[in-house]
Amino acid sequence: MQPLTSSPAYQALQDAYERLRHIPMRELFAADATRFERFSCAAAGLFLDYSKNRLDASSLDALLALARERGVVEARADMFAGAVINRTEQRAVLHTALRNRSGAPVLAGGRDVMPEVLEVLARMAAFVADVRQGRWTGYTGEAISDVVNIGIGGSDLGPLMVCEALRPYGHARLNLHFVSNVDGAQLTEVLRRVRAQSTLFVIASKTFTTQETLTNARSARAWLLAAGALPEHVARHFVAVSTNAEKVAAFGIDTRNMFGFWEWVGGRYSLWSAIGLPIALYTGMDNFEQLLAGAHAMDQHFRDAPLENNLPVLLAMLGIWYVNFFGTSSQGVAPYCQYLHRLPAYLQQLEMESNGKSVQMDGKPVEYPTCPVIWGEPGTNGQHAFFQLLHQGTALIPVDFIAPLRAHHALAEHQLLLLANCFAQTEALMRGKTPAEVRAELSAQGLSGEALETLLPHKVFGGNRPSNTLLMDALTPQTLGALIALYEHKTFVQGVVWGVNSFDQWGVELGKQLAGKIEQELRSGQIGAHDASTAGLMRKTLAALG
Ligand code: G6Q
Repeated sequence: MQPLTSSPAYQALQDAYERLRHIPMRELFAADATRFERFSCAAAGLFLDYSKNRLDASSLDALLALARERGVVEARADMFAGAVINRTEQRAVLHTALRNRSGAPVLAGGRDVMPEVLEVLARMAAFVADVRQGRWTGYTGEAISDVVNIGIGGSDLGPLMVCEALRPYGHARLNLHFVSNVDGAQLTEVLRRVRAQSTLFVIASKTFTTQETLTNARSARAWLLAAGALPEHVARHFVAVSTNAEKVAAFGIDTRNMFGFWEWVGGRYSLWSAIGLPIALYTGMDNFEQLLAGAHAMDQHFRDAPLENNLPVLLAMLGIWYVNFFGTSSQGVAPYCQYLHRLPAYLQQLEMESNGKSVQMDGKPVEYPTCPVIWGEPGTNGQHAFFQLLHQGTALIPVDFIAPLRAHHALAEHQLLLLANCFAQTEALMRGKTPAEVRAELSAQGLSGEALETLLPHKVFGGNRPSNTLLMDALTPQTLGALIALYEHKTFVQGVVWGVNSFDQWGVELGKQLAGKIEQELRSGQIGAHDASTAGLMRKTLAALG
């Protein structure tokens, strides 16, 4: 395959960029009354308005041509077919099988994975029903009141984000807690709020070797025993979610209380597997299955829709447009929905861990930027903080606005205000405010002469700042499933265009190795060979901890 930057579509996009870079979006809207209809698209319960982008029909065509040239169509087929597309780890990538509701088989290495997937779902359903209906009890016979998920990264962020998003569907008796950090403060604070007799720990770790998770799990077990439970009671309070039965058994969790998944499920793509157990416990198996169904609907759309109407492809190629042609290095996410407050953190891992790479599949370095920094906070809070920079800062930062139209609460006035703010922000970012408009506004306020001229430049907004708006009727398990799958596939498409492997994470593995050495040295008090800074920091630690 030709290098990205010398492909014909890339060249065409460079020309398109030169043509469009000085054209205000205001003009594009003024010139085309149908712009909203032309640059919007709906699928799987989601509606995407991408008309507030610095885009015209021919640049969009060139972006889609680039996707074709880079092999997105073939790579998409390979992923769904269970080909070994995670080549550095020699694995298939089949999180789509976990939410395959079609009844059709899905092959990995020539074997249908669906019977195993459905078997684990059935075991989860039985366990979830027992816990929710109070049949699964703690060691004194009390029903479970608190579920503590102990996991990190992909074994934490997905279930945490979804449980927060689906709070209106939460079980009245169950409180959910998530412990990920090896900083003992997090576990300590959770343990202060729960009672041993009625607490269930879910130890979630694909590998069951992750230091943070095992440390937290050991401390949680010690706490349970210190509270009066006997070793034989541990089985009623600890279940595991993992691919590694041997390590689970070695830790001391009965493998009958283990829910499995498979190496072809990447950590950050695993909330659809048994890693989603806390979601199912909290919202019920029916809602978990609705989440899967929403994701499946998005999978079908991604697999079957032509590229020009394909939501993940459109989002991905718009991202590429800004990163590779406008030189942006950051992407904002602003959910106008408090329940989605952890979505930016979740997307941060999804996109940055998947595509934060500088080497292509074939081992050659990339010669163009790849994944931007993903960040954000829920609106309207962000408006009173960092939005200043989005409007008037020196960097161009595209933003995805995400909003359910109908709320779960009865405060209709609030919902109207929330949506008004969301749309106003996208409009202001696009339109900006010209010197003439500011002058007229200031004159109307009675300002003139030097006072007006001095203030004027500060109140001018350049505008022409792009955004997407994603709407859904309401935030339900189904629309949430579709939303997450949309971003998963967006990430995949971008990885294909950039030519990187979106499914490995050697940067994370490095962290797992490095800490071990320093930990040993701190334990023994023998500082090995390090740079002066690291050795100095270690000496200070030893002095403080004695
Ligand atoms: C995700 C990453 C990483 C992983 C954690 C936890 O894609 O691989 O975030 O999920 O390091 O790993 P375990 O689930 O194996 O504990």
